Amino acid sequence: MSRLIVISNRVQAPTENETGGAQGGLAVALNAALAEGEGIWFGWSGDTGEDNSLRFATYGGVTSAVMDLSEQDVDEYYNGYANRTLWPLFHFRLGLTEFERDFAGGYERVNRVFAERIRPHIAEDDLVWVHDYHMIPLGWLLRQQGVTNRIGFFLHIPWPPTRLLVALPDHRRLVESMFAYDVVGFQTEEWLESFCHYVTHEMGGVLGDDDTVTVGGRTIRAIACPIGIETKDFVEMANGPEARAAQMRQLESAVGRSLIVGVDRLDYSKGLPERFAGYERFLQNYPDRQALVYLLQIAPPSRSAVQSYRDIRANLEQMSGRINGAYADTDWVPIRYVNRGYPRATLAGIYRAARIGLVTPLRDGMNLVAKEYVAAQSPHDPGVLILSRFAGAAAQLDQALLVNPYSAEDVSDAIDKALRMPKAERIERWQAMFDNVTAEDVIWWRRRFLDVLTA
Ligand code: ADQ
Repeated sequence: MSRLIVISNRVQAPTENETGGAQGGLAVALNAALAEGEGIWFGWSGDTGEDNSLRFATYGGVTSAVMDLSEQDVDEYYNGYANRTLWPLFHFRLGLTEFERDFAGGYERVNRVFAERIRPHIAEDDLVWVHDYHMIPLGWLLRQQGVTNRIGFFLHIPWPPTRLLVALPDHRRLVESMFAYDVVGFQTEEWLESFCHYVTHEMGGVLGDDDTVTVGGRTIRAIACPIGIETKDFVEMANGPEARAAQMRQLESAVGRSLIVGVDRLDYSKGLPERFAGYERFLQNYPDRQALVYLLQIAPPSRSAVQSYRDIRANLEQMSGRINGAYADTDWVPIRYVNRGYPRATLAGIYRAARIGLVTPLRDGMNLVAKEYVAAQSPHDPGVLILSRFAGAAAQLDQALLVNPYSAEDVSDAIDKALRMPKAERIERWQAMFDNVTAEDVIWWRRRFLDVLTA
């Protein structure tokens, strides 16, 4: 069996003082594959330093290899091109996208260093799997280093429409570099279609049978392969003691009110101000139901070196303060807004306590919170998922109440409908979604991608 080499910006291999239960789905799936075949997971350590040699560690049968980046590298590659150029552009936010030549230079430089460092550790039969927008040109740079192995690439975020992508200086160079891969994977058919549109309209590419795309003399496979969660483990966790305790704690503090929950990294793509506005509209439109609900929004800060992330944080603090000031009573605050991370088992319990899961990104590659919410529900009395039609997950979870997150009215109406939904309908919708989350879990995703890569 060939080894698997995983390369991503950050490594999520197990560490000395972490149990498997602390990990998210992606880490669980990839670590399982890595452990089967003695693979290696490469990436940035998350630290800054001038020495970028690789440091190896092995725990739980998985080897990780990480390197530090210089401050300049972090500024230009990570905070710059990845998170101030590609992230906003690929989430359709042209107005937030910053184009700096230094960012583009730093991005390619860091990818080149990764390629050079990793190259000596790739053996003849290894399968190489590169992840996400931080590393788009890595396969091409590995080819320049003489790597002839099968290399796949998976994009976790949306692929933007051609009309937006062409705003990126050197867009063609970036997409051309993707033809160094053997397989490129996207979360949904929609993102795949956008990629194919670019390739056919901007590069004279030709689509063939069997998901092939040809440009010039080079043919690759481009597939839609939606990522899932570690459903079986998550269901078990939601039924376990830690989750039960978290669920009870919520239910006790709710004193009979219905919990509406949102869980998101603090990121403008997640539509949090719009969500608060939709919830506020509900409070306005349905005054008699005001004191029957509360919104718990959990949003751990991320990427705080980037100004647009500091702005969204300030905006949300201001909004939640204003809404609470306007509507709170002596024994009720409409929004509990919490900026910290929780263990996965605690999250599972909170999801289970929630009558409504409110997942309303303005644009999202997939959105795993929606799937976790479904997996955590009680089959006998499940809550209702309200899901943005602009999340990749909406293609699979079409039995959710799908909303336009930009419309406060739409969100408000969906909250009302969810609160009134009869149990039989809740169970029917939940069952359909649960079947999908079970069948297309993260192990299914990994197998499907690697099957295509090895085919
Ligand atoms: P993200 O944008 O990070 O991922 P998402 O898919 O929702 O978004 O995953 C977030 C994960 O973080 C979930 O597993 C969630 O439970 C966890 N999380 C969020 N808040 C937390 C908190 N306070 N405490 C603990 N855990 C928390 C990117 C893309 C997505 C895509 C994934 C996977 O943007 O579209 O679904 O990758 O491909």
